[in-house]
Amino acid sequence: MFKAILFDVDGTLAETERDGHRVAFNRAFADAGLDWNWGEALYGELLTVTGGKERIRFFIDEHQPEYPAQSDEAAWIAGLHKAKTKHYLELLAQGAIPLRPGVRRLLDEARAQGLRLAISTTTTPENVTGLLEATLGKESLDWFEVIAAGDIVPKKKPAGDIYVYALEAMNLRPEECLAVEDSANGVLSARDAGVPVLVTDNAYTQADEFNGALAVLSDLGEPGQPVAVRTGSGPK
Ligand code: XBP
Ligand code: MG
Repeated sequence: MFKAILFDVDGTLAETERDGHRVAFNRAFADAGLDWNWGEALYGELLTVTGGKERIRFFIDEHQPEYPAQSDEAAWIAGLHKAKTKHYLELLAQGAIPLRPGVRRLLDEARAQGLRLAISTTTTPENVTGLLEATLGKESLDWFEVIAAGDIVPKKKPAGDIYVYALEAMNLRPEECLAVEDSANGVLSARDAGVPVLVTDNAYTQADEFNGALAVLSDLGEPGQPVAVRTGSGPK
């Protein structure tokens, strides 16, 4: 019997990437006078790299080899990323990013049954609180015992560190928890920590490999609306 649900955020609670993070990155690039523009297809490729700062660095290495190196590249990328976070939070506050179907329902039912809740994500902590406040109200921050996010661990997903952090903070064993994820990197991360994982995929992740997932669902389910279910492809 599960005691807790550990939720990923981006792509799982909400479709944050295409109309949220991607747009915010592009606005930060424009602010900085850069002519970089991440279109939807390119962004799908870049999503294989988790973490916004890591994604910018990968883009420079792979797509802008002629871009002049900065004297302190880590600080320069961090500044660019800070501007991106500001734009992303503005988009959230404007209500640009709704929750995915079934998220509110599952949270309500889980809380009613006394299940413990936590967040386990790669994104920046303010982005999590911004999304929760904009979609579920300020009081929803108290629903989650732990918000494990961003640079709190040295290695981001697909490493299991962020799940291990949440498990330790909640004093739970991996098999007492259920992870909910949307991507291959998320499944790898949960499995690395030994946490059973359910997938709700989306347009950016539907071609991902979900080896070892309990099941792959089209969404988390609203009353009267059928959920398409595929089985995970078994442990490998
Ligand atoms: C989400 C991410 C994040 C966001 C950007 O991965 O990869 O990097 O796209 O967030 P997951 P930041 O859903 O697997 O946690 O720019 O704040 O890093
Ligand atoms: Mg995700």
